[in-house]
Amino acid sequence: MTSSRLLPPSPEDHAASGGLINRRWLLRSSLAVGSLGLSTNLTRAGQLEVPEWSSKPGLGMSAYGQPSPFEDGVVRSRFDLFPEGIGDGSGVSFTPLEKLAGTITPNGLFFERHHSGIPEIDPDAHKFVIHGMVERSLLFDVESLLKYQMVSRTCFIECAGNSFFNSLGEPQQRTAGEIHGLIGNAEWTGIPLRVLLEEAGIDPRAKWLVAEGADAAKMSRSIPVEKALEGDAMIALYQNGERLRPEQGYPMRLVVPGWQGSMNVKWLRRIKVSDTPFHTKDETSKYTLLQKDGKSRQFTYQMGVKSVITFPSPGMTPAGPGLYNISGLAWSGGGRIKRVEVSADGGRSWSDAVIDAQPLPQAVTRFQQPWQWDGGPLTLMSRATDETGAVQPTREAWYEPYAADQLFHQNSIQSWSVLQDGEVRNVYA
Ligand SMILES: Nc1nc2c(c(=O)[nH]1)N[C@H]1C(S)=C(S)[C@@H](COP(=O)(O)O)O[C@H]1N2
Ligand SMILES: [Mo]
Repeated sequence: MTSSRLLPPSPEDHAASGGLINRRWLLRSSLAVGSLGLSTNLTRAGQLEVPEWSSKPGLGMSAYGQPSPFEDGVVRSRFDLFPEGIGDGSGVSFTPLEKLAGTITPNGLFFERHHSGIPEIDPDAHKFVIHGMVERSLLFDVESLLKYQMVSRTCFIECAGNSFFNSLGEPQQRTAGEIHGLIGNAEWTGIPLRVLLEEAGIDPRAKWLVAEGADAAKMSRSIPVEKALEGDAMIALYQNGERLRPEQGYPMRLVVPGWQGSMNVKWLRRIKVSDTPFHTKDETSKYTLLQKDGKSRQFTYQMGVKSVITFPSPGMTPAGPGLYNISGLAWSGGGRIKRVEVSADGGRSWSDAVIDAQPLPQAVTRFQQPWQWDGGPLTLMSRATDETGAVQPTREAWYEPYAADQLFHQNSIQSWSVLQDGEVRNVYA
């Protein structure tokens, strides 16, 4: 380790207590694994050794690329909601947030939430209709949709039940991805829903749409027409440049940026236009928020402002005292991330983290904060603020209106306790 060679921080380098330091100090330091001359990888002539893989031609090309075999631990973590055999395919798999960098979720690691498994859809046989309060019902197949001019939009999809493990009485010791990884961020390409509704001649008195999936669960959600007519809802056919994966709704899904995951109906088969909401099973028996007063909130679309530190985090531990880059993700259904603060003393003092230069609205943003860990126990937290001024709430503030077992839209501040030996634990602070 090279931490002994680092310039010691001066008092003005400290941004907040617990070892959080400003960026200037990080730039004056080096995190290299060694200095030239000391490394055993050098030949006597002072050059890097020639390893086996540099001395012969490598493998040939492949039809569809795969990650390095050395990265085979970077996988989705599956959690079945029912015992094996019952409700096959009904469950979730989490994006391994702590093992990724940047902001885009690779397609093979995008979280999954299925209510009835993944239907095997033949794109040549799949049909999609728009009907109800329109001048003319329209029937599409994939081929006809692919003829339209398309738009691309980078945004997240987050399950309303994300972070559900944090609604259990005891903090669960799971990875950051297993706790908060029911979110993925991708560039979606498709047709603005407005274009197709206008083509169908939507009735000016129409107020609601219901979107229905072609899976056995027939996921159905009511959506206010404004999200389509003035908003940004789209029928996506591509994800990060390639056609949707089967698990993400191949051949087409609805994307409603910033709104709860279940409204992003996969395997879309119909949109019915109406003047009332539909009160489907997916918006009455589920995805309603039970409050302390016994009433439930229905149609809570927008996902709250949220952040999570992915390094350090459970399983991603600092190896002894030294300089580290705290890093994490922030997002908000309300718009762009404006600010992320990090605390290393359990929320007593906060330091402004560095965030992406140009955060996108309703998209995941990366934040980073240099940290000189003295090896002592402490509690790390992050707190995001979006462009509307909404601030990520504490656990206590978040629970205030809700019944004890309410778990949807859990966006409260995550606390990680770093122990003396570097182990990181999930704690409720
Ligand atoms: N047809 C259909 N659409 C669906 C679902 C489903 O089970 N069936 N699950 C919903 C839920 S609850 C979420 S969180 C997102 C998950 O999208 P993903 O699996 O692409 O991550 O899809 C939504 N769309
Ligand atoms: Mo969800």
